[in-house]
Amino acid sequence: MTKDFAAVDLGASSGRVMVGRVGPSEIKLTEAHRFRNEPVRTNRTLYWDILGLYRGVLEGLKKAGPVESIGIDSWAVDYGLIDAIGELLGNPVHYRDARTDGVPERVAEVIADERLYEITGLQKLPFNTIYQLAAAKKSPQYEVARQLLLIPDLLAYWLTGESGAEYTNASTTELVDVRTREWSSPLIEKLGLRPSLFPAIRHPGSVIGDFGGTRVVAVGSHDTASAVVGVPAAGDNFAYISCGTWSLVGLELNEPVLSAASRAANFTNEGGVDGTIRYLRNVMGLWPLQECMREWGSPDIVELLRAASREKPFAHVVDLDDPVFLPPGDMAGRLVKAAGLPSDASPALLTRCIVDSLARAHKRAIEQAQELSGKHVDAVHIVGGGARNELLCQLTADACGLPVLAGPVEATALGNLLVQARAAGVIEGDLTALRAVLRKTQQIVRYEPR
Ligand code: LFR
Repeated sequence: MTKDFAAVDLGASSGRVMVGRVGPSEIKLTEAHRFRNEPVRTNRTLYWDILGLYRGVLEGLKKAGPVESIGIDSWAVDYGLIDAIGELLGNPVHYRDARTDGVPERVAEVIADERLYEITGLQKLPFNTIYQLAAAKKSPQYEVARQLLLIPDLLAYWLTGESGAEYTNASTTELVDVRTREWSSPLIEKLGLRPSLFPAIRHPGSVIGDFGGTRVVAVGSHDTASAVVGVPAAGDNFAYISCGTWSLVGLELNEPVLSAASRAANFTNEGGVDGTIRYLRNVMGLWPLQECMREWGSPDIVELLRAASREKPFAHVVDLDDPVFLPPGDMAGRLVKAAGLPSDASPALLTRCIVDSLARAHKRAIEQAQELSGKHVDAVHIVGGGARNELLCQLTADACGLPVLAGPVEATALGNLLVQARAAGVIEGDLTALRAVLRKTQQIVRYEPR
């Protein structure tokens, strides 16, 4: 038996509605609609164009035609505030906005970083929801807000009228207790926030509501949670890199790692589908390259990588974890400075610098994840757009000294669809069973370490 499902997947630069025909040994994926996601900067703030995105979702669902259910995922941490009559208060702010500059330091005076890690298990990223709210809590919008909805939950609310907080994404806010998997009211209160803002947590596979006669189903609504479902691993001893705008590098665990060493290495324990822990670190990913390409007028990526592969290897490596690379704009300038290169360094040279640096950062994160968790891996899966980048895949295999299995590029949409298909009874079993369907149906390219 096969059925059709729609996956709404919003990424940092585009949104898509994918239709998947899914059965126990079949997945046929088609892109119903793709639309640009262009953040808007006003004189003060960098915003998401949330209504433009919602329009894209509606158009996409229309083009998708009749489906069994709809699942929505997007990037994490960002949210919209809803007022007493159910209207959105202002536009959601982009996590790369500067409003959180200096805020983590202020929050650390209210609650120590060590304590925060004990409760939430989350890596300290300046844009985590906790810091965005600390920056926003004196605003008029915050004062009148009745509910906070994360981006996929906001879109689901507009489709169905039902509100809630999907667990995997809620886990990225740094306001959820890693042990109870519920909002931490003591923490929320300590920060001077209102617990009543946070809607009940729901889990992947549960039904959210109805959109014109079609069920909307909760999936791993954090895109990375869906991407990890979409890793076509056979056994248990694998690392993954969900590689796109970010590289999310880590392991799937059953229990969080909350040691001091883990906190010091800034590893996160995000909630995964089926109660798993996504033990990983955010590595800057392909964002620096995407930003450079935007500045260079979008040259052909295949040509650029070919030219980069002819540059001298590992001659210029920068620390991509440096927050200096977080905001948009003048990326090439920041790279040139960090790498000590002349200001007229060629795109090929800068691309090589980014890819070499990324491969090194992948290696570091994979080694640390194993050390800190005590779990050993014998292969690295790269999923997402980065799986297409042959140079990066090979250099990652070389740096890690492990085989890299690249693909599927569409892991996030596939993870979204598989969770829906299981909820509909089309396929059965645990994550291993879902991944077996991927191994049967998806093309995977193997890179041996040199
Ligand atoms: C990837 C991602 C990361 C999250 C970042 C910001 O798309 O969801 O997992 O840390 O975006 O939300």
